[in-house]
Amino acid sequence: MSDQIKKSKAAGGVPAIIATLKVLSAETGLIRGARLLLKVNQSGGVDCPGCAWPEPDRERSHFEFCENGAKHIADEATTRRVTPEFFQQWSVADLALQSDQWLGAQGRITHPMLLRRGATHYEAISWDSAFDLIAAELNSLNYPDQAIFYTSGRASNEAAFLYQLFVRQFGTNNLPDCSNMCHESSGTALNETIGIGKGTVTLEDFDRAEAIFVIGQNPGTNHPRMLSALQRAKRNGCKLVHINPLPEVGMTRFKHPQQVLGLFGAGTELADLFLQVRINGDVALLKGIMKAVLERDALDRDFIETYTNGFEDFRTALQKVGWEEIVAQAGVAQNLIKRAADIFVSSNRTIFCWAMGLTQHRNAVANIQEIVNLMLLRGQIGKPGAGLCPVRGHSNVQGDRTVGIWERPTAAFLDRLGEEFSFEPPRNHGFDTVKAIEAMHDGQAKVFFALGGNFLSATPDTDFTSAALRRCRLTAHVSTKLNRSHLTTGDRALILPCLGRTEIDTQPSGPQFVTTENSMGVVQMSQGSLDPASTELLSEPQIVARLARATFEHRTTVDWEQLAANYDLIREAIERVVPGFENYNARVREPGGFYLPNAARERVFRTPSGKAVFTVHQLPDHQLEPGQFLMMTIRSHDQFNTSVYTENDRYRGISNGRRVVFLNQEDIETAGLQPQQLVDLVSHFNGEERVAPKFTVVPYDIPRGCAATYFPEANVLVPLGSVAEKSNTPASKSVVISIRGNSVTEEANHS
Ligand SMILES: Nc1nc2c(c(=O)[nH]1)N[C@H]1C(S)=C(S)[C@@H](COP(=O)(O)OP(=O)(O)OC[C@H]3O[C@@H](n4cnc5c(=O)[nH]c(N)nc54)[C@H](O)[C@@H]3O)O[C@H]1N2
Ligand SMILES: Nc1nc2c(c(=O)[nH]1)N[C@H]1C(S)=C(S)[C@@H](COP(=O)(O)OP(=O)(O)OC[C@H]3O[C@@H](n4cnc5c(=O)[nH]c(N)nc54)[C@H](O)[C@@H]3O)O[C@H]1N2
Ligand SMILES: [Mo]
Repeated sequence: MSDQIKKSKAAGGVPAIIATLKVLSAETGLIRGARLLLKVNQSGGVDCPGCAWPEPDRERSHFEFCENGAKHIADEATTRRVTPEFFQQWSVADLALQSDQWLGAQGRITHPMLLRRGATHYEAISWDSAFDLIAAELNSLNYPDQAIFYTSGRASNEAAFLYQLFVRQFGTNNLPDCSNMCHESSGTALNETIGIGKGTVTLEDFDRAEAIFVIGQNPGTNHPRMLSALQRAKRNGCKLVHINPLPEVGMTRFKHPQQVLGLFGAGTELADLFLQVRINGDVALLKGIMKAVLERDALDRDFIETYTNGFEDFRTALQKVGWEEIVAQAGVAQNLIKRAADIFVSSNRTIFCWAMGLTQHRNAVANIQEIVNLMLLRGQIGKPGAGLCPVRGHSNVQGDRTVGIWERPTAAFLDRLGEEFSFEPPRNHGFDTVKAIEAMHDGQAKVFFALGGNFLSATPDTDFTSAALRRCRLTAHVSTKLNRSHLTTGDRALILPCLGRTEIDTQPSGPQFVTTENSMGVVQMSQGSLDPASTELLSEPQIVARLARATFEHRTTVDWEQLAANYDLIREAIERVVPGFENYNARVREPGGFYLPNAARERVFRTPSGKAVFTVHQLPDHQLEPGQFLMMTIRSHDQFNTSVYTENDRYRGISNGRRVVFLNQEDIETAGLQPQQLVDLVSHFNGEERVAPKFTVVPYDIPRGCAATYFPEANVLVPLGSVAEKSNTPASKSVVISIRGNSVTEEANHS
């Protein structure tokens, strides 16, 4: 692989355009693909099923798509098909031997499929029989909490609302979702401190900002359209600070793929300052910036006085932390930390963006609350051009939560839901993702149902989770593509294939559209334009409605058929249950949709004290033994979560391999390893060891003591019990590992 490691100097540019066209023509045929792209993220078009970055409010260029958005669309719009004949040819055991990439590349699933108890192959089943089978399993449980209903963040508001209504009428709040592994830590941290679990900025704020900090996020790969906003900001004179263990390409250099002139230019230097923090060194680093801000007496005292609580305790605690500790933990020199503080202090309008680099640690909530502390010091919340920006992942993960996908719903939400549909929703909290796995493993839960996603591969501790799923009586997945969760099953398993977002959805009342909420709280419509991949596919709302009817028969207060026949009626119900959706059907039909209310944006903080809250956090204590590393599991440029498109990571210079471990060159030497050597990775947690064999050592620009591997290949190493305090999010960016060099001898023996 060594000769293949040639890092991209700039994100975007010509290679991005070529990559886009290649993917689209191969998967969808060039014309069909190009037609689709023109409709992506346009008013009245389809919301890109990739990331949750917003579209410009007013004028949208004809090209609000990116290379990676194009890949996600091509993945769904592919002309390849997984048919009942395919499942006759391939046993589940044989499929399990194939790679994630291969599974996804087989195409769209066309028919509902059943794996009977003890069978080797899936076989076709009618929709009615499939629903009856699930209903029978659900109705035979001793109590409703024995069932688990997972959601991935691509589900529309309409599907998600109907789904949680079904689940709560069934009698449980067991609604774990991908958010539990994603921005749960942000929601928890922000709810406690500013009274709302969402960010406070709009896209327009990016045009007014004087400084933007991007921390623990790789927008060049995961939110490429965000680079356009950063580039515009920079042209307005905004300073950009990038805080990351890796010098990610999009932040260091970027060419706008949609501006022809930019194609031949040198690309814009995006980040003015890059702080190469150690993994999980952010609390220390942020404390350093705050110390410098205090030293410079650059506080917004009026803001602190009027809008906040807890400043004195916060200041006292901060004064006790020494620079020496800060520099050691952050791994960043004091003068560089002070330069970040200079930028922070010189700016009157600052935005802080973050993603998984902060949310997936033991002290993830502290990470985010330190950002809040810093921003409160200078009143950088609730004014134009400033604020907090947790950049969401899945295109509707935020909307799903807004309309009720949550294992810990508020009493107010349940009251209104119960009133609207005349029933008594269950009040006890349900299982989140980690607790759901534990419950299946110890036999408390027996039926697992998933609306989208790839539960087995996305969750930590793959072997444990796999054992958990195998102990279920039934596992059932509503899916578009084949994935590993279909191959590790309960006694019986179902695959229920559904329409994707790019497809025409026609119901008895006529053609339908769905709605989603992006990262900045804008609700907008999404309407597919392609013919469905198969005539057998049902829409997600239709699947939920028919499952509900089969489960309840006439023991239900809801007219499921009517709701699924006309999504306007679902939206009317959402409007009556969830605050902020007044006039939903009219407003969402307007170009660009509408903003949900956000009190923190108006400096109204709905915390118990009515004020924003300063919080105090300890520095984390990672006791690494000699030879141990702190490992983060990250995404390559060519995957969407567990869907792997190719084995390349162009921006990081990797081709043809995903089982790689990035290490600092000096660490490689100290450990007596060689570049390109095959090694086993061993994780250590509470005296337990987990092993991931045969990873290739890659020297990389990463701080000493740190390691990086790809998700999901390294998920076997993430211990289920290693979770963030309060949010219970798997700490998949803080995995303690050591490296065993013995794979190399094994390999040598083979050759
Ligand atoms: N193309 C593409 N787009 C996607 C996705 C995808 O898989 N592919 N996934 C979507 C989803 S669901 C999500 S949640 C987002 C994820 O978007 P990101 O959060 O950008 O995704 P990760 O690859 O997990 O990257 C985490 C970044 O944080 C850095 N990091 C890791 N640990 C630390 C740390 O301790 N401190 C700091 N400061 N930085 C750290 C890593 O080096 C990396 O740059 O993207 C969404 N968009
Ligand atoms: N180690 C480690 N683990 C992680 C992370 C990490 O950074 N490191 N990141 C975590 C994060 S941020 C997230 S969000 C989770 C992601 O967890 P999930 O959301 O569960 O996983 P995805 O890979 O996004 O799900 C892909 C599957 O969704 C199905 N699908 C696609 N489109 C649709 C649709 O329109 N409808 C339906 N019903 N199904 C559809 C396809 O069958 C596809 O195989 O993973 C988490 N796991
Ligand atoms: Mo995510």
